[in-house]
Amino acid sequence: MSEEKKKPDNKRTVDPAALQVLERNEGKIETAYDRYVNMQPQCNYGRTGICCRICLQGPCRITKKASKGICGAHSYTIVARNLVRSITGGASAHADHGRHIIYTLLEMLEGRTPDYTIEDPAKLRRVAQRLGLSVEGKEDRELLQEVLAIAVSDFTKLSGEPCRWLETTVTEGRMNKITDCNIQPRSVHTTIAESMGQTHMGVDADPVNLVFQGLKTALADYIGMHIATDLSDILFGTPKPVTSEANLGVIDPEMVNIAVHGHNPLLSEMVVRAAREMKAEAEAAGAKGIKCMGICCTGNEVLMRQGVPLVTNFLSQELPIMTGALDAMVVDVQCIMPAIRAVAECYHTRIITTMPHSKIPGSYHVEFSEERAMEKAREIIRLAIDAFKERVPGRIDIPQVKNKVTAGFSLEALLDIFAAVNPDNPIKVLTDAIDSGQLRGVVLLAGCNNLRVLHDHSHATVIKGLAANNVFLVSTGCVAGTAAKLGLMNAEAVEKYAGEGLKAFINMLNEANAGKLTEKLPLVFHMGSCVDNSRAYDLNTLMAKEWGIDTPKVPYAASAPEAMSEKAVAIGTWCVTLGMPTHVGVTPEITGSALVDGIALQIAHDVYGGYFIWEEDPEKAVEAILAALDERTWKLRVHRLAKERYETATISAGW
Ligand code: BF8
Ligand code: SF4
Repeated sequence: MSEEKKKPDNKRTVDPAALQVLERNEGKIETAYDRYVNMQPQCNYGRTGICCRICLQGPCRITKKASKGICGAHSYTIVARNLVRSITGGASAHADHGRHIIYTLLEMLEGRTPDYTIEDPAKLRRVAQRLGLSVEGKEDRELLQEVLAIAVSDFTKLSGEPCRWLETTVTEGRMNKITDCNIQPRSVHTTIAESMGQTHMGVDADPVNLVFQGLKTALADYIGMHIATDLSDILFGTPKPVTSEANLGVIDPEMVNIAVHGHNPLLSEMVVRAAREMKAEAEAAGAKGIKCMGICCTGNEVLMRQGVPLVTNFLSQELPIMTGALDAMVVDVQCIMPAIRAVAECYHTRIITTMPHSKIPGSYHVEFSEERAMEKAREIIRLAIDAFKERVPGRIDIPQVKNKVTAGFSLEALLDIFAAVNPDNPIKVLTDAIDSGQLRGVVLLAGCNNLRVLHDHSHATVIKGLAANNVFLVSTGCVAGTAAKLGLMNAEAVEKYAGEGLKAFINMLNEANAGKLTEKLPLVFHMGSCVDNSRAYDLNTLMAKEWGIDTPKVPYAASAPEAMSEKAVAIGTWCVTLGMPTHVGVTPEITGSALVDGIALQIAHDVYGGYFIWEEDPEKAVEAILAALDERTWKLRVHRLAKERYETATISAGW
């Protein structure tokens, strides 16, 4: 083995800013990149899903000698149970997010949250109409009350009728499939609880039954996140195109720098608002002002709505602290590495936790209160200003790397852009481009970072490969963060990386919207945080309706090249259930059962039309995704020709 190969690779990133920090650090301060190396080799039983710790007799590991757990559970039961619990963890996290927003809006209607208002009454009306409510002559508050009653019901009801947020956002064909397969969730919370019970020791041993419960839980996840997106828009506004910047270079040595990290806009929106009001206090401390910036999905939320720059994504979350110029990192829930506290210990940075159920020992804790949101936000900002005074000038070292970003593409914003070409039927602009062969389809890039692959490399490779092959790209979560940081989310990237068809399509949209858009359109269209995968799926549904088909026939795939979290497992599972070919670039922990793996890869396709593609090599992944899109375009063409020739009323339902 060469010297080079033996050297532990604790700089596994292609982000030039992250690399600079890691190179200057030389392992002095431990980061996730070091801990990944220390963690090798990782346990193969866990990796393949055949380790069971569900009861206290465990852990039971399936080996050649022991082909069943102590209770007699086969590998397929163990793998399926672990998978369902992983989906349930993801669905619970998204439910936590959605429930918090519902609660805040209910409190707002009671007059107990003076800092929150209905920012987007037009969205409220759109959501109400989609839910089947009559909006005529109703005040906003009355309408919101009715919308919230449905949201609460979708979260909690015990009866079996369809959840409104599911049946009003998917095609009729999907809803029929969901009903036929008996995977319709009663409600978000009920399904999560069911899944925990079903996977308890000695309950369900049938892997197929378990996987079906997993699909049902994934649909509960979809409902929870769709509610979160819709209510966030009502509360804070539906995103519109906005220009900003991304990567560590957004940290300004002369400002009080505050990173908001986590997921829920309830907190980050307030911090951003309070920061705008408190410039004088920062100036009194010797700073030029206050600069907010985002990490992970709450960063995506405030980028989309407020143009707040994105400082980094999941894997590199410790690194902004190591510039010596980050004064506070304010966190709420999910994807927050406990390690940020240990790194902050070496600097003046204050880690401020805000949620009663998400604390890190040794951090500052300012408990968030819906009732006193702005007051709490001001308290947080004062802690950051105090920290600014404790900076050590000699330790400040900020990589001068940042890229321009154009974000803010809610579905409404996309349709508005398409409407400049076809005001009567905006979505037809996209479906026509696929019909004519100008575009090969649409891909949703979603998901996290994961050190099992080179940080940001799989994301960037898949984006560039698909763009060169004329795929229209929408994105959410930390892959959107990669695109933003690496300069793939602006107009220059269209010139550099788009194939001729995609370039012509985007330029046609630019020309039609000249005078309306302040910036030209980007290569990758940022649709928001991970809960906003709901927006990306709404786009799929709209395309299916325009073509008069069900979603498994739409040339629309999902890809999570660096998936990491349980939320990503839940999202990937509903993408498949709702009909999408779904690439995952980090093989999940199910390969220990050929049966469960086969369901994910093949049987899912036969039953639902969607299926998983495991491919860790990003270049091969591009080929696999393109093949999935091409197969659908080809079939769609054949089925439409057949419809014309045989004069049938609808296009063949099969896939
Ligand atoms: O919800 S993409 S690492 S930040 S889980 Fe987490 Fe994954 Fe990032 Fe957002 Ni989504
Ligand atoms: Fe072992 Fe069965 Fe207990 Fe799992 S549930 S730990 S397989 S005895």
